[in-house]
Amino acid sequence: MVSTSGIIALIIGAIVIAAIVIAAISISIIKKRARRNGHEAASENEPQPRESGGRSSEPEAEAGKPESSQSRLARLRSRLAGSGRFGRSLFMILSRDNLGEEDWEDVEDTLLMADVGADASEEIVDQLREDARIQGGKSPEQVRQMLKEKLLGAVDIDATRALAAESASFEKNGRPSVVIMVGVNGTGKTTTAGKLGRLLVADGKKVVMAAADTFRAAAADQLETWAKPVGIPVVRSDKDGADPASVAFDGVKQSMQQRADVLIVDTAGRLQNKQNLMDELGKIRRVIERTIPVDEVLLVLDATTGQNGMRQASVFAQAIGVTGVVLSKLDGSAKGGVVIAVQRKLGVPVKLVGLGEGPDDLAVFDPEGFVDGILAG
Ligand SMILES: Nc1nc2c(ncn2[C@@H]2O[C@H](COP(=O)(O)OP(=O)(O)OP(=O)(O)O)[C@@H](O)[C@H]2O)c(=O)[nH]1
Ligand SMILES: [Mg+2]
Repeated sequence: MVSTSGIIALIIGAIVIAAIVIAAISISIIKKRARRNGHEAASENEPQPRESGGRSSEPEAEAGKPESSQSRLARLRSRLAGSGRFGRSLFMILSRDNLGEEDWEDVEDTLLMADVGADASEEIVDQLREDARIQGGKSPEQVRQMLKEKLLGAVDIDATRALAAESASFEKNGRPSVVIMVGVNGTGKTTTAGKLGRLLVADGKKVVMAAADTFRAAAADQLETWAKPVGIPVVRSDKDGADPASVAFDGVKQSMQQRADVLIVDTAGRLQNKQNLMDELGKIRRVIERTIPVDEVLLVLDATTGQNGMRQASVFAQAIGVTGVVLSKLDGSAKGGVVIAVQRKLGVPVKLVGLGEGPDDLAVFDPEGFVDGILAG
């Protein structure tokens, strides 16, 4: 016989055991939760994998490392969408049946509005009119192909587009290759100098920059912001308003000492009608050339300013000589035709295009890619 007190003792024992089991389970759940939360908190501070899978062997996955010239071309093509509007308008007009005088006027207006320039527009219209494929039953593909041929003919001038700096080598030449950036205020000289420095570093070049914009106190700091992440030294003056030619001269000395492959000289923006400022450019060039030749003078033109840029171009060419044009801000421009106009006016090729404000948004200009870009869509 089990006594009443025995039964009570059994019940109490069972309750105590159950309480201990429940407590143990709860503690284990709390511990697991704490571990999970801690892990999540830690992983928030870690860099997140990139959408593409984030393979760290990809060069662009490493912070601060510039993108190679190959991969950037394909990535930036879509940025020509604004300029592409004129390509698409031309395509629409030319696809009409039985083209008449009014249609040809529309073609010419479209070219003029895209800043192709009067002479080039007229020439392109004449060439299109003479093409037998333009009348009769034509397929959209034929129209696109014909337009591509004509635009390519207008864009692709017979001059070398390669930057001297691309093949520069201190070891081979015993001196750095010198690039000077020139242009009116705010066109994108410093930004382009920075992007170009990164591009050259990505291609394995040793680069030095000279901040020969001594006009604005912040100009040298701006250049350093671009240069630092890729380890490019910047030669600058301690005092504002210093002689830009002397900063350029120090740049030459430093780049020789450091056995750099390329020296990039950034200059202050200046209006082409200020004679003393244009003379200053000539002096910068002469001072450098007392020691080593200047291989490249890049005129940076803002693509959104269109025909205004044309007027600047020839004055700069006279003052310092221009070996190539950088068309900046082509990403925000609906006037891609300026490529055609500026090359005709100066007889020098567009060598680089700026397609955004990002550090790697600069590409070597490629006529075929450009024409494909403006005819896409
Ligand atoms: N969207 C776009 N913006 C650009 C591009 N290039 C430069 N910019 C912007 O244009 C502005 C002026 O650029 P800067 O490089 O300071 O121009 P700058 O010619 O050195 O100017 P100054 O030295 O004052 O004459 C900046 O806000 C740049 O981010 C480009 O290709 N696309
Ligand atoms: Mg500047």
